[in-house]
Amino acid sequence: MAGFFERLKAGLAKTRERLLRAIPWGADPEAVLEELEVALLAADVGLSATEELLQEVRASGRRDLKEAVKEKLVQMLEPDERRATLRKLGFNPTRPRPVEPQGHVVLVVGVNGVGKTTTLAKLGRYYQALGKKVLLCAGDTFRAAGSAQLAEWGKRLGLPVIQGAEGADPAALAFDAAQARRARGYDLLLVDTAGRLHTKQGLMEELKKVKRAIAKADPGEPGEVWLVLDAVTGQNGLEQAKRFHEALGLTGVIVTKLDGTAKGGVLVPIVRTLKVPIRFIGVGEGPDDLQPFDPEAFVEALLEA
Ligand SMILES: Nc1nc2c(ncn2[C@@H]2O[C@H](COP(=O)(O)OP(=O)(O)OP(=O)(O)O)[C@@H](O)[C@H]2O)c(=O)[nH]1
Ligand SMILES: [Mg+2]
Repeated sequence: MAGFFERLKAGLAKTRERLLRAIPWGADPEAVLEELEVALLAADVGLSATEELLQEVRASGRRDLKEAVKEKLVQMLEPDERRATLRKLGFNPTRPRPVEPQGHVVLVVGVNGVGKTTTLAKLGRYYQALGKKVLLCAGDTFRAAGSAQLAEWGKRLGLPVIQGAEGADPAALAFDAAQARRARGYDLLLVDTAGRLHTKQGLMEELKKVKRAIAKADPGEPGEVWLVLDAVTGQNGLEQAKRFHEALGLTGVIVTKLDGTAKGGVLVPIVRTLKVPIRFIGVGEGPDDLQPFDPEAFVEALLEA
């Protein structure tokens, strides 16, 4: 994990520019707060979160504005007090804690092009490095290329991939993969899914079916359902995220392509809207650019020189 924090900073350069450089931290407090408001809105932190933050910081009367803002942002990014406290005890910005999934099957969902397949491969590499025996399932049977793309990654990483024919029923494939995981004694099965179907309604119904098939093959699974969101779409992705949550009961979110946008503040409205933790963030296309999400490190990378 060498260079974790440097990569995070580099990956957040565009949002960082917006927040760190635009704000005259040393100036008169009211002037700082005015500039801060504009910068937070521009970074897609959202209206309600921005107003709440400014109001609390003003009301606190604190003179160390930057510290006050950092604390509030961290709290907004990790509303679970208990987890936040636990993490604080062992906080080290250069070495985040590993993300331990519940159960043995992770279902990865999201609309087309957000980065599901590459993220799945990176997750495979991440858990492989943590010593887990990982199996991949190329559940995007809608496009032959989707399956081939994951198979290629599997070869590169030395991870087995369960594949079906183009047009195969993704629920049947996921069922087979979940059974194979148990039979062959793998620790973790990562299931990719299609992002595109003929209709959006069709996609949700199909994903529900995939989830049920996994539960049939392995009761209690999938332990995790992670939604991949593309940061470049910013707050526009929120409505869509809500629909996924209603249909599937998300347990985590992965935000990709933070390197490609100045709207990195969108993590705040994501957490506020869904009340689901962010597990990983994508800060580049390289294999190590998928990072475990650490709120303190994230805020530090945005606001510290
Ligand atoms: N810059 C950048 N690019 C990323 C990141 N994550 C994924 N990508 C790129 O996004 C593109 C789409 O990735 P895919 O993994 O194919 O997306 P998908 O969601 O599986 O797409 P469909 O299967 O078509 O729905 C690829 O070129 C990835 O390299 C990231 O964090 N930063
Ligand atoms: Mg894909």
